[in-house]
Amino acid sequence: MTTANAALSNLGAIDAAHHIHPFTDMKKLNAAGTRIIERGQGSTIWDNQGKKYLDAFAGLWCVNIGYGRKEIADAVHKQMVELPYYNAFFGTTTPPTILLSEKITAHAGHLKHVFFTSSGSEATDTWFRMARVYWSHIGKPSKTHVIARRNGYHGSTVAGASLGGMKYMHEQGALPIEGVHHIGQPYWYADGGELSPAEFGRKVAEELNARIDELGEDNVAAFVAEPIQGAGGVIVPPETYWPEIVHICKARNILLVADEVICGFGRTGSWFGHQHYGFEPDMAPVAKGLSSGYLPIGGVLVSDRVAEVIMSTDFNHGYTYSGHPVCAVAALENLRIIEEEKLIERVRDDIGPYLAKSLGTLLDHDMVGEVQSVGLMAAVQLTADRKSRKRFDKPDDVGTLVRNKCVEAGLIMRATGDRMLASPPLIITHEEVDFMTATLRKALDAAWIESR
Ligand code: PXG
Repeated sequence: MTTANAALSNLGAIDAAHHIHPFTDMKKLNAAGTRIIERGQGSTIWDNQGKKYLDAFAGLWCVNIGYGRKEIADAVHKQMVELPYYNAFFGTTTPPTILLSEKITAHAGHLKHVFFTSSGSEATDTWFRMARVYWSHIGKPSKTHVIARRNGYHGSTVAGASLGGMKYMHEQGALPIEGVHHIGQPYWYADGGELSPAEFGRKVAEELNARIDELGEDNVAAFVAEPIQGAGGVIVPPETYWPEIVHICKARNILLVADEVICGFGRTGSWFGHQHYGFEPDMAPVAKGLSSGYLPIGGVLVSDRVAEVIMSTDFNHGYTYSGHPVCAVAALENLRIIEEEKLIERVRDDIGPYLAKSLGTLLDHDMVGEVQSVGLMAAVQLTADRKSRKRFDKPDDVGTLVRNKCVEAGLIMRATGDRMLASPPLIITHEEVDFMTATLRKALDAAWIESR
């Protein structure tokens, strides 16, 4: 056996010895053994044991065009040979970077400018600094505070983890940095009590007004939120929520930042989540679906209002890989595929409604309290009692139990606490959606018996 072959037969042990996985209890993982994914095609992936899975999670909310697109590999290869890297710093840039800035902003309406990053977390750090620079440059340097939401997710850098509303992240070296505050989330099923969803939507939006009052309008720079919370559990806000938030941001003169890292590039059936809800943010961080995960690239889309100010300063911010030409080529090719195959329209008019209808059939299950979806972003809320919206005593355990049963049966879904999440490639077929719902139902049947 060659050294390379010996290494391949022993990958699990090597991984356990050397690789620290993100967001992972390594002791538990190493005891259970890691799953090694080797190959992908369409919405299907295979592990190194030859087992096949429907990836109803598009990698990590990102493989929008599906796996195995040779066009991207070819375009990337060509760019690699021609010019693998050049920077966008000292008065230079590259053709793919320029063309991508044109293509991405063509779909973003009033957001006509873009600052490139390599990830969503870097995009978060970028808009955070831009917001503060914006206000200080127009003579309001006290406007530095930023309001975000509990159970929101904005990345894993220190600014990202601070703005995110995950306590378990704050507790690990990321206590929110100075000037970061959190208000409630529009999660009616959990927090709505006796209020109707519409009443509850207005009530949680009103928390923004109250927090601005507390901090003083002259001290608040921005409010950030995902149009639909992703990692927090695909929390689709009541219809009353966004209009109220938009109204407050305008009335109180604070910048509105829509985090589009998950919602962007067709996931909701529009190019961006804010377009689905019909509002215009001042900035919008993006990543994931921008390149469908084929190569790492992100950015911040910026409105004229903010860009005019930022472009009139020397903004001392940037990353070695801002506008990386090879990543830009992958993104360009990805956007071309989304356009040519009309994937946004497909999500809006065909497969999105089909997924909603299909998962909706689970509402007759004793363990299902609510099904929410917009486009190809969906959540199935688990409950111990449908009438009273009672939660299980250990919601995480129940979600994990259902998730593991799905994986055993060849279906990758994600559990956030007691919500089962789907975010499949935009090219998922009707038959694959049928398989997802049928497999999830079987997993729920088995988990319902085991969890009681
Ligand atoms: N904003 C949002 C809304 C995100 O979902 C980021 C920013 C950060 O992006 P990067 O590229 O730096 O990871 C994200 C990332 C999960 C999960 O478990 C979600 C994300 C990342 C890792 C895990 O659902 N979203």
